[in-house]
Amino acid sequence: SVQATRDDKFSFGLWTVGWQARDPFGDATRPAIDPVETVHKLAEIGAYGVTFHDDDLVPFGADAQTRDGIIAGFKKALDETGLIVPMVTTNLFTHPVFKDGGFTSNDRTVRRYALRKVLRQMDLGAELGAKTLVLWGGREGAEYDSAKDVKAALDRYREALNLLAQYSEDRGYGFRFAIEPKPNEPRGDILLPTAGHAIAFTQELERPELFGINPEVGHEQMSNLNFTQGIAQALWHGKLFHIDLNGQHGPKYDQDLVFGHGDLLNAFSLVDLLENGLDGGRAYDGPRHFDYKPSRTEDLDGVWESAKANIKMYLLLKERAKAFRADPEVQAALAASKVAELSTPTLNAGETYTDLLADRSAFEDFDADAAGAQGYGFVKLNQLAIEHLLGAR
Ligand code: GLT
Ligand code: MN
Ligand code: MN
Ligand code: MN
Repeated sequence: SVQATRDDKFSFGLWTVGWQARDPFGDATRPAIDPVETVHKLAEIGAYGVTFHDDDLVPFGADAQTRDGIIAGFKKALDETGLIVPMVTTNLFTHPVFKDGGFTSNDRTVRRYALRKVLRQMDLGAELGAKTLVLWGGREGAEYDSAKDVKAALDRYREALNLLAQYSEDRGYGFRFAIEPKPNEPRGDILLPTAGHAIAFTQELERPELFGINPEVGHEQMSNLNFTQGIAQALWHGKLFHIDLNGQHGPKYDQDLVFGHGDLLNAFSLVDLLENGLDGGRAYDGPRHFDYKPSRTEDLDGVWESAKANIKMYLLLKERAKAFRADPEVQAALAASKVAELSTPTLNAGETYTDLLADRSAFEDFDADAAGAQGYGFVKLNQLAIEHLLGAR
């Protein structure tokens, strides 16, 4: 059904629906929305969670009394609606102090300030029950190769993340950390630009098991990468800690469209993977987090229409993917394409290379021409997928 339930685990950032649509060329087109109102609206449309940067909830530089008041009001809204806070993150990009980055600014005092800002948000996140801390380093990067010592920057990045993990463990917060890659924008080139770079980086940390990634559909597609394949690899590494769903039309500026409003075919294969990728069950059980921006053309009604559209797109794709998997013709096409055969190990149990060398059928008697002449039937399979996606079957 296309009615969301809490079990669907849909979540939204305060900064998504709350975006006032200021862009590099134009002013805001919408008023700010009170986070308390957002919580109530999100609960109404079927979300189970809300996420936020420190500064989304409490304006940067607010005094202690203001901060306490805002947090109390937010907690009350959470209680009233039953919404949870599965994830929090820290804004290390808006204030000019971060123009050369947070953890990797050339200025050491800025790096120390950035760490303090994150620790403070971890305290609040833990208090609200958040399990995941997202780290989007949008300002960690450079426009000019001569201006950034990338090896030193990665040393400082590692130093920062090791400290955050230590703090989380010492305080008993139990956070899992999810690095969010992006190739560029706002920096000319951002460090840890793709899922692959970020996964490799986690292996260099003191507690690699606490670190995974938060890939965003559009961010990988900005690099012309196949998002579903990237997610499959992240799952294979055990590194898919969180996910940002939205839409993007190929390599251009970060569009942050509604999920499925960009590359729809890839969105279909993504939902199929997330929902049916583990022997027909969920391959990823965490929040389905929408990180989109309601287009600048929309008024407040349009904001909530677009929020609902994300949920509806996900549920429609989930329904279509289930129908695809259940169709006997699809099952026959999958078999004809030998898709499941890839799960059979290439060697027999206990077989060694000596045995392989002795197996004449593998080489001397193998008919490479016959094997090369076979058709795999992938186009037929893909056609069936698209027919299901279109609701034509
Ligand atoms: C910012 C960015 C997003 C990140 C957010 C988390 S901040 O809006 O564009 O992709 O997920 O810090
Ligand atoms: Mn984005
Ligand atoms: Mn964004
Ligand atoms: Mn994101």
